[in-house]
Amino acid sequence: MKNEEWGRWFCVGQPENPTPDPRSPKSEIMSQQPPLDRTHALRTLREMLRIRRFEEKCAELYSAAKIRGFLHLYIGEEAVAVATMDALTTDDAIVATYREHGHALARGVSANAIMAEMYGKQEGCSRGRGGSMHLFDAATRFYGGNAIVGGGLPVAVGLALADKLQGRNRVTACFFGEGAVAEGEFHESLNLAALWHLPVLFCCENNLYAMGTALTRSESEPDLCLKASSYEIPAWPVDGMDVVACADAAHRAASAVRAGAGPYFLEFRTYRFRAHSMYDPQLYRDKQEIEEWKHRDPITLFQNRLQEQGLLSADDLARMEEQVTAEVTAAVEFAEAGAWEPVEDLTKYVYSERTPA
Ligand SMILES: Cc1ncc(C[n+]2csc(CCOP(=O)(O)OP(=O)(O)O)c2C)c(N)n1
Ligand SMILES: [Mg+2]
Repeated sequence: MKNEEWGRWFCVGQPENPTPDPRSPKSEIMSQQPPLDRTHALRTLREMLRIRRFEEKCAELYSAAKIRGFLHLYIGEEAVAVATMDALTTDDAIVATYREHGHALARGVSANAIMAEMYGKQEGCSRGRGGSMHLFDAATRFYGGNAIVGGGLPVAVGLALADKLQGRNRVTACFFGEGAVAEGEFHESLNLAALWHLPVLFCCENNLYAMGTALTRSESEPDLCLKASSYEIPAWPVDGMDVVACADAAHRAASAVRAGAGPYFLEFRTYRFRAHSMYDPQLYRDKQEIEEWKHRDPITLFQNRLQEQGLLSADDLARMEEQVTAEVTAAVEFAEAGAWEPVEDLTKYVYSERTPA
């Protein structure tokens, strides 16, 4: 995304437009900018920091070959998961992609269980069989972790359909990258969710690139809200680098879905600061572009805002960093001390059906 197009992205906080039309794809959602509650604000900042520090440690462990396989970091996008989880109840369900460490942490899956999963240890949340891309935790209704682009969308629609049929007042939040809009599953899922009026909160994390392909190189219509609107789904773009804007949008959309309004679509405009995965020379974007986006680092932005409002002191921040470091260190120790699954269990949980001769 070139600089001249940036203006479109920083779309939140326009007080002259207090009631955006949620059905208009071109309307820009506005942050109410309510006075922040200190406890809530500090919790939000801590959650973003937990994800950042946890993943920085993962990158280090990957280089040390402690973590293997694929590793997709969420660094830069933390505001989206943290704010959206804030709008959900423990009864709601979450479906995410392979870039899901942040979502799992923010949802309440323990750092120990996630790190052990990264290591492939049996204490991991998927018993060490899934790794980074397949975190799963039924207790927190965290239904993955999906390696297939767009693969989570029909799963989310199915979960929401079950809730609707059984009369349960729950929301299913489905996270996916903008790359998923090129998949048939995206269109089938949005169509059925709208047709059957299902309680799905579609959360598109538009970080502008699907691996090395920029959105504008793969989509004839790059306005993603317009695509969702064509299925009669209310769709709002959100500044994904502003955690307050994200929370505002997520709360409003989740409440509407919970109240029976059918599916909603939020397009979080965000950016990943790191490579797509650990094997990516990033030849498709300029270093300068990354640096410019880093000026809008969601953690720094929120930190500055809290400091300006007198809600965060240097001591608070130091204490927070200390707690987060202790949690990450403990998670690494837990994973290191974990056990490999015994070879005899290799075929456990493997289901196959023999066709009669
Ligand atoms: C069906 C399918 N096609 C291709 C891939 C290979 N692939 C892995 S990640 C990715 C890019 C997806 O980009 P996006 O949806 O924008 O998510 P992001 O990585 O940016 O978070 C692709 C094409 C895959 N995993 N699944
Ligand atoms: Mg993307």
